[in-house]
Amino acid sequence: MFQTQTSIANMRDRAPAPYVDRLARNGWCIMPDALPAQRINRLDDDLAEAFERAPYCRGPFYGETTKPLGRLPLRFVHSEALICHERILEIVHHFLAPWCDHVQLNTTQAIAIDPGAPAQAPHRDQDMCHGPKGEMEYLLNVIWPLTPFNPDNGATRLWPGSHGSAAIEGDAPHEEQAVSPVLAPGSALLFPGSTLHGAGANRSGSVRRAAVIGYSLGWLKPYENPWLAYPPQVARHFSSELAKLAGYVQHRPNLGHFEGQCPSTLLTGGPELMTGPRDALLLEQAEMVEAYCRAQQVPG
Ligand SMILES: O=C(O)CCC(=O)C(=O)O
Ligand SMILES: [Fe+2]
Repeated sequence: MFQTQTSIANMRDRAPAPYVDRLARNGWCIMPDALPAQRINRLDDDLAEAFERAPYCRGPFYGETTKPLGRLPLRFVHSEALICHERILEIVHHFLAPWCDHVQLNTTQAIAIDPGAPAQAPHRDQDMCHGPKGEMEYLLNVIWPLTPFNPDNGATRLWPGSHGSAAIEGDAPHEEQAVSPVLAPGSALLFPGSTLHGAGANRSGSVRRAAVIGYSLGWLKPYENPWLAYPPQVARHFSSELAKLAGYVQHRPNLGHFEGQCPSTLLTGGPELMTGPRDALLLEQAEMVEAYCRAQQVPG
């Protein structure tokens, strides 16, 4: 049902070189015309009412002039086109697959920033991961502008070259070194969890809106709890690719199981259909266990 290791390796190999190079060199890249603008406009229209009703955030990270909304697949039936965008997933796999068995969704969000909002504090999203920094990437984010982005209306700011091993130097960010790419709906902005960034100040008269689709290593605790956001009765209607990204898969060895089984079983049947616990091991783990068992056998 789900992708195999070989198909993940193939996806990594297919990652389009120009984007991979720019991401590795600068710490961000833009994919123009990633999707037709009309499709993004439809998403923006579908979210309008939810944004209208949504409360402002409390606390300093998003700020009290910002409305973040989670669970995009429930709010916009076509959000799978963004989440499972083939070229983007190839790039995500290229950057994250070296450190995991498969990648997962870290978050799906839409963020509206009101006129008058101050700039968000520059941050690295990887700072929520308590592990070594500078040696590996934990996350890759994709920001889809739902309204045109420009430096005056709250466009995401990025600090070029602040990623990878530069992320451990810890210098205070220089405001003048930030860039605010001009983006049109339909384009996508990609950056890894190590890149310093933040939403810009909205000095315009209109709301800035964006969708943020974040991916992470499959063994990491995700930003948005996927099994609460998308319980089985909801995820049952997802494509197998989206369900897998939303946590309905075991990360080998045996991580994220349900009663010893792959949680995807809950989408196709139910606990009563389960045949009992079953190991999900990586090849080298299976070989190590087998070798141990062989060595324990009494000769003759
Ligand atoms: O809205 C933006 O431009 C950036 C948001 C962000 O950095 C975050 O939510 O971590
Ligand atoms: Fe961020």
